[in-house]
Amino acid sequence: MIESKTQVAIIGGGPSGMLLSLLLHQEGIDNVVLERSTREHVLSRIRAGVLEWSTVELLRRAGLGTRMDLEGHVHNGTRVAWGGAHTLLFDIHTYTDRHFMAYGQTAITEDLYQAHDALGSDVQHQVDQVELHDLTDQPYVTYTINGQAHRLNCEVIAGCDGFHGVSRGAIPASVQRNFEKVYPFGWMGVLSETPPLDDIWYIQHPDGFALASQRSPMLSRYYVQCDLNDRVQDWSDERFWQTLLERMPPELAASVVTGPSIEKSIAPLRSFVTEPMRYGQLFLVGDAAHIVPPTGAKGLNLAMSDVYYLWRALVGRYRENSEHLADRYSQVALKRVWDTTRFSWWVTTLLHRFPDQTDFDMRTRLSELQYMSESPVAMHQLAEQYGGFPIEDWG
Ligand code: FAS
Ligand code: PHB
Repeated sequence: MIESKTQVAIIGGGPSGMLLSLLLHQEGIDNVVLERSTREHVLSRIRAGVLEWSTVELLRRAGLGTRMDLEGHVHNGTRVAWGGAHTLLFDIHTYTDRHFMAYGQTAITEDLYQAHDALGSDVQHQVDQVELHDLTDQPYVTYTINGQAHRLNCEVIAGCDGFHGVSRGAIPASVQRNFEKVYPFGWMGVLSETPPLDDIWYIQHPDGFALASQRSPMLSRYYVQCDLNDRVQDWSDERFWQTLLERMPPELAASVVTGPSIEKSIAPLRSFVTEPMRYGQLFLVGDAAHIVPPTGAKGLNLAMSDVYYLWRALVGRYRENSEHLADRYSQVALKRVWDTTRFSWWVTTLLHRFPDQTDFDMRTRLSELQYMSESPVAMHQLAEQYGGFPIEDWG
């Protein structure tokens, strides 16, 4: 058994773990990242694409703004096509004076790994059999790499290991409460080397939801709602493009440049929250603690606000000798988690076709979209939520 020690053990080398690690390094707080996959596998993931402005500002604060500001696309709002012929603008900037940015999670993860290369950080890949121990007293993590056993003694464990990680399960069932809603459909996503539409478009259609997004001037990201039991092999490029264009208003469909897919995947949709987000010296961050349906473009952004809170809490502990923020971490993070979870559930319900929906359900959704397109008050509420709920300022 190879024994070592650090101040903060970070489980998971995705965006949450790698950004938290970078921010802690910048504060002189020692940490080690333990990642199950290879670096190549982590960097191959195609996920989120829309950043709230608070996420943009946090990434800039961490020194990750250069490529993002060069390649990212700043938007004042996003567009919705509904009822076959109507469109409306989620006018974020007019109502909240904020923007949002289209910049892919894959690029963010690349930027994070490059920043860690420059720092010479301790990011360990292909770790296996990770187990968390003694969370309420002298925490430590055991794991193996290539069959070699390791023990990492630490003072804090940050569970940044996503929905399928081990950290959440280390919290005793007696203190844990889980809340879940699984949606009866998925998203079939395609990446294509084609010029994207100028705006991000959400499409509500009787046959199902669709979404047009972007990654760069020659890289487009599209999604169509698909059945829960669909497999990627059920979706030829031809079927995908035909489905997408049929769900769009004709004049919008005419401006889509189709092309061969370079990546295809189906994402299931669920809402999930676990409480509390802290147990002893274990702090859960990002998808390890919560999952939202991607309709509201919130998953990655919610992970980033968790990272902000835990970063500030650990600066409070190690630099200011104060436990005040660490003691409030779970309560404050969960407030934003539930606000965002509710919004993501609401917008998913509004824009998708449910297998068991009635004509009454469809009519009430169209009425709500009509009301939003006519009411500045409704639009202000929508803009405030899509633009991102406030992050309590911890300095
Ligand atoms: P992640 O899951 O990204 O990272 C967790 C890391 O921990 C992974 O690298 C994993 O390998 C590692 N890990 C797991 N178990 C471990 C263990 N036992 N030991 C060590 N390491 C371990 N969000 C949006 O806003 N928009 C989207 O369109 C969108 N699409 C998505 C599509 C898919 C298929 C998925 C799964 C998520 C999507 N999300 C989207 C949400 C996504 O972007 C997450 O919110 C984001 O990846 C959260 O980052 P992390 O919390 O770091 O979790
Ligand atoms: C994306 O670009 O992948 C994206 C954009 C908006 C969403 C979800 C995903 O709501």
